[in-house]
Amino acid sequence: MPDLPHREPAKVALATQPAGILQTVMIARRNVLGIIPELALRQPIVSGKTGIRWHMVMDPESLRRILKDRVDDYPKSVTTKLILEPAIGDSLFIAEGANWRWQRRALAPAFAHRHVTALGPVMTAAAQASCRRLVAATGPVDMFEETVAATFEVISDVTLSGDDSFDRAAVHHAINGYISQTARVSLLDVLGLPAWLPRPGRVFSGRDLGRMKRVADQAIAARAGAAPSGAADLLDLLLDAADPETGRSMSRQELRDNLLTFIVAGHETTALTLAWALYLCAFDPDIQERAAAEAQAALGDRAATADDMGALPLVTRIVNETLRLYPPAAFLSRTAQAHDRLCGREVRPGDTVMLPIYALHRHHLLWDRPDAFDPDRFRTAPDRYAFLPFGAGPRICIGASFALQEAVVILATLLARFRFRALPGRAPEPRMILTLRPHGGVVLDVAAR
Ligand code: MNH
Repeated sequence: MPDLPHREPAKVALATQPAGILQTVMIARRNVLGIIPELALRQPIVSGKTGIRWHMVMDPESLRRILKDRVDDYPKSVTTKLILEPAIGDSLFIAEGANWRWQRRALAPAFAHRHVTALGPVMTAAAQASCRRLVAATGPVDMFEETVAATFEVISDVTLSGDDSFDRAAVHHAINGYISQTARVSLLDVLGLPAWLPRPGRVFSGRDLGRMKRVADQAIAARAGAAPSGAADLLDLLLDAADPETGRSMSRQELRDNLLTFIVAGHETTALTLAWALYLCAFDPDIQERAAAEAQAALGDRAATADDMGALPLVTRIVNETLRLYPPAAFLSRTAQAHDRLCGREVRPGDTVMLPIYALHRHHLLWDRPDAFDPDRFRTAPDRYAFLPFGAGPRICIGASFALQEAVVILATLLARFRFRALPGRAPEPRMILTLRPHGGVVLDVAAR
């Protein structure tokens, strides 16, 4: 097949020359991914010294070493913990060592396949509600706002349902406030900048935090005393969680911290996946038509359910290709604890080891036409450590299958019912502030099919 020049979906302008500390901070303030050098798309590792020693690792074998084989030598960076702890405590996302291990054992069953499948109806209902909102909409729609509404509905239904004393909009507002606060401080962490740089970290909006915690406490208290009703949701499973080895269960504080972790880690990431997927479908109408045909054939007039997953291979590949091009967690970071060698490079204790997933997913040695939108590339499985939207090893995202099921159910339902068209001059700019967001929104023309 001739290699035709190809229009490419939106990408980040990477760094073309080295920058000092202050300039790096300025760039990162706007877009954390802007500090990745273009070289990172062709080299297995890039190292430097910006106040501290750092390495960006794009080599799959080394990533396996960091995330799996030597995971204890590469814990999440210390500042991640300092920043997130006021909000989500020493929860699963943050804890290390024995305190992490028992929580992971206790919570793993809640995310087991059968439980995720059982939560399907909540996802189907959210997809239907999203369709109703889109039918009522007039004019272009910011699909990122729409998908945030849909995924927030899912996560709040499975964690806070049964307690109608809380104001959903207020919680949503508080969480968004919290996320934007966290976003501003996290770039210092991502850069692993030296401790003498002033950290605005302790300026959390106390009101938002307090509100979030109160809502979580209320939901737990209301459910803990209630008789079981219907299928177990995530809150029931959380309340039941116990370490299979020791029988230990969670204190009220640990319950609340993990509940908030699920809400914070679980809704915006999935909304981003959906919004970027719709952007890509609008970008490539041929693929959108194929996916819509697949979804209509599988669903007819109804919304998708968890049982439809097997009949939606193209929609599933579109979700994977979206997670490759726009991974919501586009940049992970670790602090080395031990001497090591990565790609022949010396790593010392204290070095910041960055995992620029964005660059890994567009690496020229690992992917064919790395910047092109081509869901069919996922007909064959990629190298395990070349595709890391959910991380890997013991700290892999516990909610990955929850998120994938939710994304496929909602995307298939939307594509079957609506046609999404790009508007000239409205392409979003990928900007990472804590997560990889579409700056400018994913504003699309939406028409019923
Ligand atoms: Mn999630 C860890 C990405 C959806 C709860 N998540 C991670 C990590 C990545 C990630 C990457 C590993 C971070 C690291 O190693 O530094 N998560 C995602 C993406 C989506 C997502 C891209 C959606 C798409 N995550 C979800 C959902 C939930 C969730 C949904 C819960 C309902 N994630 C977690 C938790 C962890 C995690 C909890 C920490 C797991 C651990 O450390 O054991």
